[in-house]
Amino acid sequence: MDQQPAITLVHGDITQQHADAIVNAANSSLLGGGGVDGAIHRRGGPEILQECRALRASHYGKGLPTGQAVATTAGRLDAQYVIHTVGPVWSRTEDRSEQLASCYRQSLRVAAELGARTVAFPAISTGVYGWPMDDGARIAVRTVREAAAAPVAEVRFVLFGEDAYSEFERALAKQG
Ligand code: AR6
Repeated sequence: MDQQPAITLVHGDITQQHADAIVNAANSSLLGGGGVDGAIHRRGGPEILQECRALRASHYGKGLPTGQAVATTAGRLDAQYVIHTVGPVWSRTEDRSEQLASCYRQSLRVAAELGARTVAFPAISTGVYGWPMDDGARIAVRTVREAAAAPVAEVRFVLFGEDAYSEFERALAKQG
């Protein structure tokens, strides 16, 4: 069986991280937005958007479906790749957990295909898309724990704010 990646937690802004791949909580247009997405495009520069536009013109004419992931250059970020994934919008009436888990799984699959050893993730869907932080943290930790991701050796969750950090700490403590 493949070795599982180590999970680390840090406070802060994901655009300040050094990692082989940085995951973006994008939307299906791939053309930018607020939150992590806005910060990544701002700091990473126009090269990222250029590649996103090319992806829209080729493979993803209708946009990137929820739960999938695709890589571009990281532009000026201190990383080789940005992996864009589209989280589900939180719903009170429909269980979309599998789509959220898929974001982590597919991003790790893309990272592994690219040979990335370190991957930084934000807490996907827990901002504009409204996913409760405790549940978002539980799904993130469980999915990464279950994923066989070699050669990825470190998955780093980069968390904005006290609440996010403590919910991820709790999920890690529970799930080991
Ligand atoms: N570094 C780390 N975490 C951050 C940062 C940052 N620079 N900025 C925000 N967060 P969000 P979503 C946290 O809204 O919920 C965009 O407009 C934030 O506090 O970025 O998946 C896209 O274009 C929250 O905990 O992503 C989509 O339209 C988490 O990152 C939509 O938002 C995710 O918040 C995606 O919504």
